[in-house]
Amino acid sequence: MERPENLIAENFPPLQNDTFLRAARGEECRHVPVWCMRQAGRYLPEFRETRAGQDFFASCRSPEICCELTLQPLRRFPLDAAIIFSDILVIPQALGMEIRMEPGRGPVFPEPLQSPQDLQKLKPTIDVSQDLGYVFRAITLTRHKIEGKVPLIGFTGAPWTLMTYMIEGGGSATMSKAKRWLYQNPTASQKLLQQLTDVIVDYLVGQVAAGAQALQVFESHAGCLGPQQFAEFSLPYLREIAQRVKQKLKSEGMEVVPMIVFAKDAHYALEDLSQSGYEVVGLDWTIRPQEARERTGRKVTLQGNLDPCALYASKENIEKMAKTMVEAFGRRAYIANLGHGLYPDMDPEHVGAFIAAVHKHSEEEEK
Ligand code: 1CP
Repeated sequence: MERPENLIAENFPPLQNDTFLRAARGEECRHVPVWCMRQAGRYLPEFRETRAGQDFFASCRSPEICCELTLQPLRRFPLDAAIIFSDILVIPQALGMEIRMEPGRGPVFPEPLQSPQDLQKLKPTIDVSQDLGYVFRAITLTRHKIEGKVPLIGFTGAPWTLMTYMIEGGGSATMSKAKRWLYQNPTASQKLLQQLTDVIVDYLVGQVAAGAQALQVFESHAGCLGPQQFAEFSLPYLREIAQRVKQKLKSEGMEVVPMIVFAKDAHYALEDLSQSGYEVVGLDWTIRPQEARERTGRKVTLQGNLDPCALYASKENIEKMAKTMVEAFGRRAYIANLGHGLYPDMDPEHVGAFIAAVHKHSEEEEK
């Protein structure tokens, strides 16, 4: 059993490597910080061993397992940040939807929302400290056990991305069921998106209270929306989340932590995203670094964006691509990452080569 003080969100060990937080705030750094989306994942043999035979969402409910999985990549690689092991789909689950992890298929909701009437099946409100308190306990424990080595990032799915899973019932190539709602039931869609926004705001504030030192909002399914629908069904909620989370942190006397928005494939909205209240804009690999800089200006930090599949290349080529990427973004106001998460069949050594190359080439530039 954990020592009780490790489950209390105070007296955390002092932070030793603040490179990620400095870069997020646009401050000068000794090297470019780097972390990888899905760095806690199945590409690590130790992850597969810890997860073996355990139900995925049962693992998410165990602070000890979440802590262990979050720390595993840090033991192997000199990463500059950790992201808490959890999943974006814990929110629909907390709202009362049953979810199962099916091997080979991923997360599945056996009874997805089929019509606006089904919104009545969701709990109208939830108490995040009750229904998602297990995530907060995992964050607090991990923040103690990380011993101040690097900052701990908390996260959430954005309302539209959560809505797609709740309606599709799982992953989908077209998102056509969820998009049908936007065209046929715009009012019910806005109602659902607003309900999710309200939960997300409390959930993110609770994560900071528990010890999260930065927050990332994943709008992973932005790409299936066009500019018009993004402006109507995603951006207003992303903005509202940043604004209300910061306001609440301030009014409750907590530190206002940096926030990252990652709207995958939403390059059409880059200008808007850079003015949506987030310190950092995450980029997928389909946009050129120089173009992203020109379109977002100097006010935001950019994060990304090597094609995850580039890690299938030789280590020499990974180093070259990482170098080119760092040079193209420039050292200031930049956090290196991939353009999306690591895949289970990736070689941990190649992940290590990417991280080492970012450090090597971002320090070199100084000379
Ligand atoms: O058994 C397993 O280990 C399953 C694989 C797995 C993992 C490792 C899933 C199922 N979720 C996770 C953890 C996870 N999910 C993290 C952990 C921290 C880290 O990044 O290291 C994070 C941040 C997420 C977030 C998440 N879950 C997103 C947003 C990021 C993204 O990839 O775009 C999404 C879309 C999900 C849904 C999800 N959960 C799992 C899978 C396989 C999927 C995708 C399903 C699909 O769309 O087809």
